[in-house]
Amino acid sequence: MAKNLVQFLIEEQRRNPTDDDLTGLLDDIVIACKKIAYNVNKGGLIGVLGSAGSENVQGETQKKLDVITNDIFIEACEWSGHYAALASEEMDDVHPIPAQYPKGKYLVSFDPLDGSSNIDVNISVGTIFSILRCPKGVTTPTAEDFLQPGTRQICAGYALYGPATMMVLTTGNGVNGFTLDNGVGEFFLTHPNMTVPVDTQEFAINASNQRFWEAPVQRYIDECVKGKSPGGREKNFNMRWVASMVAEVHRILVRGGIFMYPFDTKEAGKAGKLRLLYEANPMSFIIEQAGGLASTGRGRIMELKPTGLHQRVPVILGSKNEVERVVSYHKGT
Ligand code: P6P
Repeated sequence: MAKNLVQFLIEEQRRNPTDDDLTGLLDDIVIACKKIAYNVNKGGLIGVLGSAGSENVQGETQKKLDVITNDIFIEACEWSGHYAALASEEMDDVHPIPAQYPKGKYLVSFDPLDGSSNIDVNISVGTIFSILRCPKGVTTPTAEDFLQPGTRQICAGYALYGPATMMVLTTGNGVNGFTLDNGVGEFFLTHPNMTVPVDTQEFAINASNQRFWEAPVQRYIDECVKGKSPGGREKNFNMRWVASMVAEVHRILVRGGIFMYPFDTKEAGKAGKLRLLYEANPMSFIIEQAGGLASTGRGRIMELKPTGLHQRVPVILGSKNEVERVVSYHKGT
């Protein structure tokens, strides 16, 4: 039988010893994702679909499952003594560890249900998380303590609630994928050493925003759409858009591709749609560890110094040669 996730992590610790208790850290998150998978999978059967009738800090209407999954994640991580504080897409500010629980050395920021606008129409959604070390000497972390560049992440991953429930993780030594065996209730290693093909013929972008893109993105997508016809590329392209970043990134890890949610002028003051701390950074860490690239178009996402817990950034990530092409089109703009 394939290795389960705990066995893999213990063996990973032996291969690459660190003072980080990765097995313990991730155990909390794995339990949260199993519970989320149960709720997502039951959906209409247990009355968790539809709107919660509230808004989150992003001004987005919350689905019932946005709130439920956020509570599941907090409940799984706040008691164990691994974390010093939690931050979520669904919460305005940092969630402190309640006084009755011990605090740990780590910070976790997460999007408990990414792509939740898909949940009512039964399309794949996911959970994204990013783990940082709490700055030394800080016992009551604030938002400021989370504002560390993505290069400081010690672990990042996602759960994908699709036809199969999968977890994909990196701790800085490559990317590995695990599939949930519902009969056993464990994740088993099914996709070792995932790598992003350096070339692709598949791009993912919300094309309805075309008129709001900057010239380099207009040029790149125009060439992909033209394919081998004049003014296009040396090959034809296909397009995918699931509107669930976790599903797009997973597809890219498995068969290559380029995912773009670039800067656009659709809403003044928004530097992009995706959030740096709990979407762009963890996905960038995973993609880079798998041999891909992750850029804003003008710089490496993981080198950005965050300015806010819910800061948004442009995201261009995936197959190395295509991301490099898009970045080259941004040169000098
Ligand atoms: P649009 C989901 O809301 C999300 O944050 C990402 O998962 C996804 O890639 C993107 O937004 C979809 O955005 O504009 O297509 O709805």
